[in-house]
Amino acid sequence: MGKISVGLNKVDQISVEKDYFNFKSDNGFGAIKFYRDSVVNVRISRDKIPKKSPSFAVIQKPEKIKPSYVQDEGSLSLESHKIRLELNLKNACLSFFDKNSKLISRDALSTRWTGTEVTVCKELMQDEKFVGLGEKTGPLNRRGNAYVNWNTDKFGYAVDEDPLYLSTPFYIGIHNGLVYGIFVDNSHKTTFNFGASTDRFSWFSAEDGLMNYYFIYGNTVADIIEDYTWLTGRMKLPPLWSLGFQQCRYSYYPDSEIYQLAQTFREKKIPCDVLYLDIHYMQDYKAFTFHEERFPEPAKMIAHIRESGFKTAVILDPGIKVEKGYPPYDSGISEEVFVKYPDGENYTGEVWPGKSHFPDFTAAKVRKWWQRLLPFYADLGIKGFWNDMNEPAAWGQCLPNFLEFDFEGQKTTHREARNVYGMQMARATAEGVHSCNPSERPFVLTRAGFSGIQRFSAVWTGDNVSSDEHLMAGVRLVNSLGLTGISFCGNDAGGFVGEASPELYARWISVAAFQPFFRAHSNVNTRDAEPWSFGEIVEQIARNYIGLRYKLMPLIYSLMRESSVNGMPLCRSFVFEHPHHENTYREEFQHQFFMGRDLMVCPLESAEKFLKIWLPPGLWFNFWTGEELKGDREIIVEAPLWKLPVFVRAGALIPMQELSQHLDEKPKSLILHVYGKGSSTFSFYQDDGASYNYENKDYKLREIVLQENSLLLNKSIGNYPSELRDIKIIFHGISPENIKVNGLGLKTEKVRNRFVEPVYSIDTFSEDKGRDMYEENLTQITLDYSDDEMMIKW
Ligand code: NBV
Repeated sequence: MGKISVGLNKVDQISVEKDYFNFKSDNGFGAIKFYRDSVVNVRISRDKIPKKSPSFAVIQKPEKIKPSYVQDEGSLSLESHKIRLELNLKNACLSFFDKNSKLISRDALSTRWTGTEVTVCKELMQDEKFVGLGEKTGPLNRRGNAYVNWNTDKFGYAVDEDPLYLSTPFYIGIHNGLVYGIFVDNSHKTTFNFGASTDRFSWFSAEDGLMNYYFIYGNTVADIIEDYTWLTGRMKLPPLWSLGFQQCRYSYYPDSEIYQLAQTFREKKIPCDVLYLDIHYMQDYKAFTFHEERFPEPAKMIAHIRESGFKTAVILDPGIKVEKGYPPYDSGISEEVFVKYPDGENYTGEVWPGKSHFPDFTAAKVRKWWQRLLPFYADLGIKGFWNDMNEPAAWGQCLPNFLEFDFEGQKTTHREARNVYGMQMARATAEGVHSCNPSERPFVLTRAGFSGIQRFSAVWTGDNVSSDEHLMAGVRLVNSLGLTGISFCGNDAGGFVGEASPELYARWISVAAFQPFFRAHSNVNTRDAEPWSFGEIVEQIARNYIGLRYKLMPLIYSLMRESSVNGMPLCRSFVFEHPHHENTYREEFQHQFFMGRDLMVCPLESAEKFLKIWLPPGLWFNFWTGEELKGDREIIVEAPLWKLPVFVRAGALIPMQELSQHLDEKPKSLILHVYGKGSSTFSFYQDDGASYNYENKDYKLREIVLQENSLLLNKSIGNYPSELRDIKIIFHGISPENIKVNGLGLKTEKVRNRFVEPVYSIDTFSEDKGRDMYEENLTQITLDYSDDEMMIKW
């Protein structure tokens, strides 16, 4: 290699082989392949392009489409029904256009190599915005910043720190009324620069290997995510209970603490579904053991809390203690499962159990070995598996780059394997847990991951800090993870490092109640941080918002199902609906997000009592009071600690249910909140929440259509026998008087609706808080549950 970078240059050969367009240029080779009309794969290499490029991320085969192509003196032009791509034959630069010849993206320099590092430079378009890249700190719009993908254990990270634990080299570009996506399928350390230190271009590079990227073009951000998750896979439906509230700390022990915790949740009537065992449950921190004194009878404990509706989740780190006679070590040695130095010796790094070896999860045989160990937990009745330290982390945080990995038989080093290690561990865990109980959906939670991790696991954002800026950063992280296909994610509510003030805890729980993965967690040697540990007021606020989360479960579960079908995340910033509106990216509004399409949540710091928000065009209702508000303006809203600003779009359908203490309690009523003065369609989904029977039509799916004077509940599709006994419909913003159901008149009632209870104050001089958070005189009807079509008119 010379000292100076070299780039592709004049194209001197082009060939078409089974829809692969191959070219050769002065300094390298290229191959272009349409995967579908809206997705084109570009591979560029210094050497001949391999026939196949195996991938841990991409699970799709190209669809059979035939792009047309035209070659003239200066260019090769390839065209699908959605994208036209032009290869400039003079310099091997690529340009992408839409069907109207509008320029979407263009190479600013030809692809080039600096040593083994390969870089693609794209012209920075006027006003171009960049969103995505998953678990990255910083603002929604990433323009002007650069990011590195290299899975890293960052205890107590700063809110502008990079990189963190998980890498998804995928971003969405937005300019000139257009949106497109670029996914770089290369697991080496990659860098994405959106105009930091240079405004000449944006660029992305990989430290080594093939430049293998997918260019995606669509009309909307949702289209781009749909294609990206088509390529990299979607979340499978998680068990329903994993959408409930989860309580963790580092660590609850001995077992009496767990008994006590379970009892307190139920006594205090704070809903909760999962209790966690962090590393102290183990004997000397050894995976696949229980500490004999702290947890002498784990099966008994797990069964006991199970009776009151709690699932137990355990932490499971990759490091296996080097200790003869310890079964996972012995079998790991004899089956040769550990990551090796180049001289064949097993790599030893130090983690919780002391000197440890690391299973090479990039090998199928090692995943099988792991699978054989998992009945240890599954047989005890453990349902949740929490993979931590899987960047992988070891004291010193600097694994040698020459460590060797199997990489699905391709043999590679740490440089290429690191970023997929955590994902392959989560995969081994998910597949293993599944094989223990094939009829149950597994629940795995991981810290590290790569593009495609959503197929195996939920994700949490690691060791955040108990501070207001982390509360807000957590909102951006969750929204950003959702933009890269990871719908089921969340952060440690209350913050992990440090101690939350009562106000911060209350605010954090209120916000996190609207995020997909909802867990409170805190570090070792910190104050108690359960919902009742911060005084009576905070306890009531926590009960309110956790309870609201449970009431919202029909909405949440239906949205999770949507995500499993099309990749749409549960939490969506304005970028979904208003990608070209400048307010979307303004610092003051970038945290506002929607749970689904219509419920808008406006997070704010704990000490703030008022918040300026943007109400996008349209008509809105205050979720708590029903107050009607015209959109397309900025307003200041009151936001005392007990009242998180939440708004609903006119025309929304928000399915809810009665309060339960855990999700094995099956609701009897569907409570459908109908917001008038608009229209919409909602797909309401139900199933047993636990098994895979839904794959055999054992579900209920029902389209609900709201129009100006009617509400149509279409006939349910599917065989799942719903537990629901009735359907209550509550109208907001309209007061229909003469309601007919399938032509027959029906009695209406007037009701008062409260989503949360007033917060009782012990101070006799102050009023209860949130007394005004209700709506009165709402029209309600109650129907016997039926799966048949119901046309409701007024
Ligand atoms: O297992 C202990 C912690 C865990 O509680 C936390 O959630 C992880 O992110 N773990 C990191 C290891 C050590 C943290 C200091």
